[in-house]
Amino acid sequence: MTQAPRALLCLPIAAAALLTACGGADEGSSGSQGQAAAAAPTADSGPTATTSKSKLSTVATGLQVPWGIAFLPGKNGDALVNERTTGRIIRIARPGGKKSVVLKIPGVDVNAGEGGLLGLAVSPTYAKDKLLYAYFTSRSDNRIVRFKLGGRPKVILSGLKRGQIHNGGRIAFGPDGKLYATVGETGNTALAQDRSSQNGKILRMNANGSVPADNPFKGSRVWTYGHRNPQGLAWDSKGRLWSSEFGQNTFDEVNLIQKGHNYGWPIVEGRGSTQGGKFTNPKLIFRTSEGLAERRRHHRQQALRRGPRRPGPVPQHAQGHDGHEARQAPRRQVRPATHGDQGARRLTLDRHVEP
Ligand SMILES: [Ca+2]
Repeated sequence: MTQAPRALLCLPIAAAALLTACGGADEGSSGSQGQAAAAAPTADSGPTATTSKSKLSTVATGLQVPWGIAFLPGKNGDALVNERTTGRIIRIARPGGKKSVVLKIPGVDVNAGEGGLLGLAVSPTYAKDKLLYAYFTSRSDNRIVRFKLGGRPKVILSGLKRGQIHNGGRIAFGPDGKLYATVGETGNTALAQDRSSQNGKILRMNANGSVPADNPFKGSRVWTYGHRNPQGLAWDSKGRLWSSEFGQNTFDEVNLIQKGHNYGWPIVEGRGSTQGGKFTNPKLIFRTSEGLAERRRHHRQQALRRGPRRPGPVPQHAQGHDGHEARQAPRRQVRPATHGDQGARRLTLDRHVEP
């Protein structure tokens, strides 16, 4: 991973820390929680304040449900963005923002509910191997493939259950060179506590998909369990892994991911009893309703700025949608900054972040 995306990844972590500071008492704080709190800014402002000093600019529009983004190495490494519902990977030149479709991943089910072409990652040894990795929903499962641009994808992990909902799908290489993947429980809550299943988990694997010898459960890719639908992965400057996760009705979570820990789903949503240390509570929670309200407020403000002639309705993507995951409309959220905004079809990158 190049320095550029690492710098980008710092943004959500800063937001998480700030939200922790603003979120009131963190009951049951451990030592590491104390560290997180100590690192948090003390200003009592909303999470968007962490990016208020950054100058954001739009570099690409017209993308169809951009979901993953990765950067090729180099000082001005181009961005690669994948579209969830087309299976396409689009290269966005830096500088300039010129778009070109470089690959359409074969076998992606583009009508898979919340599934489709999800996560994208660049090999940490890209300069030598030129490999990219993608997580996608096929007609039969969720799987991870690796490929070279213009080459044929090779499956390194298959057989993850797929669902209309909760496919997870974030993939990222850690500082340890291992590939991590968030896998949702597909709506089958029992899978989250079943360590023999790879769903409802965060997985850790070698770059070829095999099980690392130092994983917590012998012969298993499972790194942590008790997850519902984790969709964010990011490492902070101390090398700690964080993951954001969608809750059900009450609380979304940001978790500090620790080897072998159980994050509670479906017994606990948000914070709750650890049952004597069996479960690990999130470092941050926020109400599932918060983000949608925030998004509506944002669009109302935009409409007011446009003036009375063009007040503009609140866009559909800001209204949420009927059905199970209505609150998953774009919102104030703590997915990694490498996450495309599902509804806005617009990708913003921080020009101030340079290698
Ligand atoms: Ca949890």
